[in-house]
Amino acid sequence: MRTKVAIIGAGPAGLVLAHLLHLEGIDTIVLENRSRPYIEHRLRAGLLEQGSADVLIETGVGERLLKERMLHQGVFVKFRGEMHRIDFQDLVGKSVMIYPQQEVVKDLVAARLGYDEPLYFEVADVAVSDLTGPTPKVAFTADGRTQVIDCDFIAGCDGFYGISRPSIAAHVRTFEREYPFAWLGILAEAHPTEDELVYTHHERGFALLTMRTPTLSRLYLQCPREDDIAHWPDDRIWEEFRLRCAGQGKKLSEGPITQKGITDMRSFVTEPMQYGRLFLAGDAAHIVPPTAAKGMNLAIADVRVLARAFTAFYKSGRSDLLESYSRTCLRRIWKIQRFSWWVTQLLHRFADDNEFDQRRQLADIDYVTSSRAGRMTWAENYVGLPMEWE
Ligand code: RFL
Ligand code: PHB
Repeated sequence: MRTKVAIIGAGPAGLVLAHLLHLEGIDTIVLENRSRPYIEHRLRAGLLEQGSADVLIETGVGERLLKERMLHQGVFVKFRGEMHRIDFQDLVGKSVMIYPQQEVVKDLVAARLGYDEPLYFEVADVAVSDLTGPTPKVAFTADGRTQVIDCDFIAGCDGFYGISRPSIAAHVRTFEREYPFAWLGILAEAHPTEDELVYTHHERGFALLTMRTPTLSRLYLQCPREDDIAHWPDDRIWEEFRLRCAGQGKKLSEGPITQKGITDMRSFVTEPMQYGRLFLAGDAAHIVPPTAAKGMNLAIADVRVLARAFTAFYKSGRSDLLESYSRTCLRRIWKIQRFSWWVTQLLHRFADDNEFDQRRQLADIDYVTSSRAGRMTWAENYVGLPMEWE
């Protein structure tokens, strides 16, 4: 088998990259180790920046997004039981939207299969080799048969637990921070409590009210890192939300819980995001804690930079944009890491907090919500920092 760019992973990063390269006439093969139903139903991100949505709309895969998205012109930050609104339209003239990640994935898979380019599901034993030579290789097994792709480049879009980053571990540095807590997330058949997201600081811990559709709520609770979902029967979950969300605002909307799970939180960056002819993008290269809703947006931003670099290579023989790919992405990624860390430490309870830290944290939230400059900082980062092209 032979292609220009072999793409490992059919998450948002791999699928958007495949789509952008298709539009430039650059052929690709996409390899995914899960099944199509699995990736189309995996419950993940919900919030898209306008810039990420624009990529989908402008490249012809935004039709359903335009119909089904829920536009948000601000968010609420709740602390001491008081609701404070950060108005994105007023502060920075932009919006964000809820359009679930699995819907983005469905739209992109349908597009890919529609133009009949190779996308293999349920592959196994994916391995990369010859990364520093002119023709790197990707081996994989499908239907019990081992095959090898000869290509010009490999895009490692296989997420945090994929094989791409470990394959180049000896040649990159990683920077990591773990948090002493996790998020318990639920999906509930209940209309959203408010029209916009509510980020809540409470002495019992952080809570977030978000949504998927006008009749489906998504809610998150800070819980201990080693917690087990078996300790959280539905009644206990709702009781905890009621306690943390008490105060101003509408009464908590409740309903049957249809899914629940616990996710660890970490900050993680790989530098550089490249070795030889293997380029990392999205969660394969970096992880942010979910508090600022940046993971999928970062994945889309990376592959915009990468698609542009591949296009310059194939259309004008230029390799400078491929050489600067990692540097271009990392400059923006570190700012988004900073913001994701900042909102996380702003709103969560740390077990080892002393009373000074607790009062300082409340003053910090008070400042952010009561000062226009404070709200502006939140808004500018939350709606999405501008792309930085080199
Ligand atoms: P993905 O989505 O993990 O896709 C990687 C794909 O690669 C496949 N794969 C392999 N394929 C072939 N061979 C192998 N050896 C492979 N190993 C893995 C996987 O099956 C998968 O299909 O990474 P990508 O494309 O970089 O996209 C990143 C996003 O998925 C992620 O950052 C977001 O979900 C993070 N995130 C959020 N991001 C946002 O922008 N907004 C949000 O509101 C938001 N909320 C969240 C989130 C993540 C969460 N969890 C579950 C971690 C909320 C939560 C709770
Ligand atoms: C979500 O809708 O899943 C979501 C929204 C905002 C966040 C994190 C998750 O900060």
